[in-house]
Amino acid sequence: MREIVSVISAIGVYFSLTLSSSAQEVCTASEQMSTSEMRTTIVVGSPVISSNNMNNTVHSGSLYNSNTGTDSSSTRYSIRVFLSGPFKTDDSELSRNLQAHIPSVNPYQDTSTCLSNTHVNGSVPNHVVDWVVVELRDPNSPSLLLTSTLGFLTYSGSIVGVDGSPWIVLQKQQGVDSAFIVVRHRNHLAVMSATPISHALGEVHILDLTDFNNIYTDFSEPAEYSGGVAMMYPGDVLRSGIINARDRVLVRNRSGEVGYNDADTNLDGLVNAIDRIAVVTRTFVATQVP
Ligand SMILES: [Ca+2]
Repeated sequence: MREIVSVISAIGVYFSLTLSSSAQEVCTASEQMSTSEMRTTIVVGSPVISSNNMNNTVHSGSLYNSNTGTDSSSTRYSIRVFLSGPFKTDDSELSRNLQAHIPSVNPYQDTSTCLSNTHVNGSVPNHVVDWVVVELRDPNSPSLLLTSTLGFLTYSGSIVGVDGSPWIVLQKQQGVDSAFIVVRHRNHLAVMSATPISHALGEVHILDLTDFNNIYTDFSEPAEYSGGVAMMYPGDVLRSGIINARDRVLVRNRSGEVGYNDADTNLDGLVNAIDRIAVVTRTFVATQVP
């Protein structure tokens, strides 16, 4: 609870979101959502702001669900995870060297298009390390995606809402009591909760993926383990689920590039030999997420 309070304090203000009417694809694997349905966006904790034209429609409030939803259909999660690339062993925090380059628009354009145009108005807050994707997976068949949303990973490892809320909000899946949670990052290998996490409404569900025991595995190390904490593997630059020569070639070809770049595995704003070595030393490591 102490951590949640500190996150609220660090944020200070809430941020606005925009969801474009161009979104045509489904946000969930289990239900089709028409464009007209997507236009009805509920901002929990504040008056509903909606528009027939979602282009440039700004939503603000304490909670935001990127899928359609209401107060009674949103489930909250407080999730913690570390990325090995920007992890600093001296203070066990994540580096914010990339902060000035983090885009205000969702960088995961390959995710469902209902998320693709999500952005913050103004710059990304300075406690943020990068954008991440959080997914809900079927408890009986964890390869099945139920719903997903975007979040900001902070330097302490906490994932907060891109609207400034201190937790992640996922659309309540009817008939689902618990579900696996997956965290994705654009150049690290995804991780999943070891067991299904409660999907009940009301309370905020806690998941600490910096604890190695809380990460799912089927046959090999699902994350790096160092200094008593677990961290997502860096180097899956092409997001194929395995770190291999194709990632290595891409990092080499982008050597010297500055700014926000998938080849920048340690998130310091520069692609160089450090990033290349990070990939080379983890060649053939694959995600354990089904
Ligand atoms: Ca780098």
